[in-house]
Amino acid sequence: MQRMLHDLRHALRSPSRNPRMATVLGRLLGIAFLACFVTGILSHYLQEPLQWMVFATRPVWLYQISQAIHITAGILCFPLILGKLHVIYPSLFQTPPVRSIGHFLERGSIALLVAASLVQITIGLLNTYQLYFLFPFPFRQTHWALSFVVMAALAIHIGVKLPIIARYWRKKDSYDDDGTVIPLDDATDRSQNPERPEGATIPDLREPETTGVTGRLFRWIDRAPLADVSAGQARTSRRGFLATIGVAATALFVTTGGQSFRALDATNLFGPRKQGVGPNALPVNRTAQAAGVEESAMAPDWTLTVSNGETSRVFTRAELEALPQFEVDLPIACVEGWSQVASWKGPRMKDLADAVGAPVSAAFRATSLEQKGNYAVMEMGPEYVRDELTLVALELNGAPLDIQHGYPARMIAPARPGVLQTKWLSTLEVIA
Ligand code: HEM
Ligand SMILES: Nc1nc2c(c(=O)[nH]1)N[C@H]1C(S)=C(S)[C@@H](COP(=O)(O)O)O[C@H]1N2
Ligand SMILES: [Mo]
Repeated sequence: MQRMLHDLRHALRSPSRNPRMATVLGRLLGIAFLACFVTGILSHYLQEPLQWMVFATRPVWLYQISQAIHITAGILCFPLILGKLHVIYPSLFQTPPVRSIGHFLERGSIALLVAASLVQITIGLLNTYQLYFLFPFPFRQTHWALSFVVMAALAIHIGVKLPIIARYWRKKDSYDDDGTVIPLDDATDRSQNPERPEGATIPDLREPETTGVTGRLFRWIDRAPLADVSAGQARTSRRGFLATIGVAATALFVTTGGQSFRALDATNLFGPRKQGVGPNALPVNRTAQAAGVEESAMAPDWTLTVSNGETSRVFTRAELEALPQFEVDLPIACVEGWSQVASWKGPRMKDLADAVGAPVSAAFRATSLEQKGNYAVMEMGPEYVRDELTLVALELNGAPLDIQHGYPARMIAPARPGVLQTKWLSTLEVIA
């Protein structure tokens, strides 16, 4: 029993828990968070543009790659955050909890950063599996607001830790000759490393005091002597720790990346969508049944109404088929992260706009046969309306559009989120 406790104590007293490791993981997390933030901002404004915004329509896979990066970097945050928490957890239990204004800012920003990040990545992941019902608040608004909380807390955190980050940024400055990590409170001791620049003072951040039952437990573990761990063993242990995170990250990427990267489709075990699976060899987001359009979409008297103020034209499906037809390869890139390129055929949106004499600067509103919800109405700026790749699609992958993909007609435009590729079109009207 004594021996087991002793071993456990040593197993938990990880040599990985040092400022160099915190810096290494922090850097990776910083990159992942920034990638999520930038791609998230793009995703937000594509869906809710400000008045003056005009978007690029090339490359056609702009949103596809953006959202692929968002979801991939987001998923990789899980092993990175868990690793980082493992490295720094003793410093989460300090006493007294607040020592000064600076200290309060530091503690507060870390508490906020940890809490907000964990909520952010958890609801993000649940969203990709459409498990919204597991949390009682609206996803997009919460995820949007939290992204600013996370980034602000991260900025403060980096600011506060800048001396340590700078100190442990480079590998060669972080270890002694025998491979021992230079501990924080030794960082100014030049006798250990004569190459260290003069006067590089590091704030006093020795092993913090811990409090409470868990605190005492952690302290007990932390005070376990490391004497029987040689520098070489510690190095092996550190490498093992990094390797564990690396393997977890790679495994997650390989088993989920296929939803957004075609090359990884064969190993896609956990991603919510598979390439080529579904009617017309394309996955379906919302079914006709769920959208309540099974009857209206199959109605023989279906027409598409295109209007510009008083001018209005009504097209049957046969009349749409009689217009000049174009074939384009464009991705469906869902905001939830999965995407797939498909081949679409139908008349150009700009030809329909011309048919009602819409000015070149005109934006359009599209409505679906679907009556309720966020998908019933979609707006489209002139950069998409006038793009020659924007089609009212009637065919998909060489066959008539399946009802699940928007029969009789659906919108497909380059570089837009899937949620704006409205299915089961009913009307197109000029709005500006
Ligand atoms: C620090 C990490 C993250 C930040 C800063 C971040 C930020 C954002 C932002 C700003 C948006 C746009 C929200 C809007 O349209 O209003 C967004 C959307 C989204 N994020 Fe994240 N995100 C993070 C992590 C994640 C993770 C880990 C996942 C999933 C694995 C995820 C999944 C999504 C999804 C699916 C959307 C699209 C939501 C929609 O438009 O319906 N995010 N993210
Ligand atoms: N009317 C309508 N159009 C819609 C949707 C919907 O639910 N209703 N889903 C959108 C979303 S979120 C995506 S990703 C794409 C998916 O297209 P697909 O189901 O043909 O693959 O359709 C979009 N168009
Ligand atoms: Mo979607």
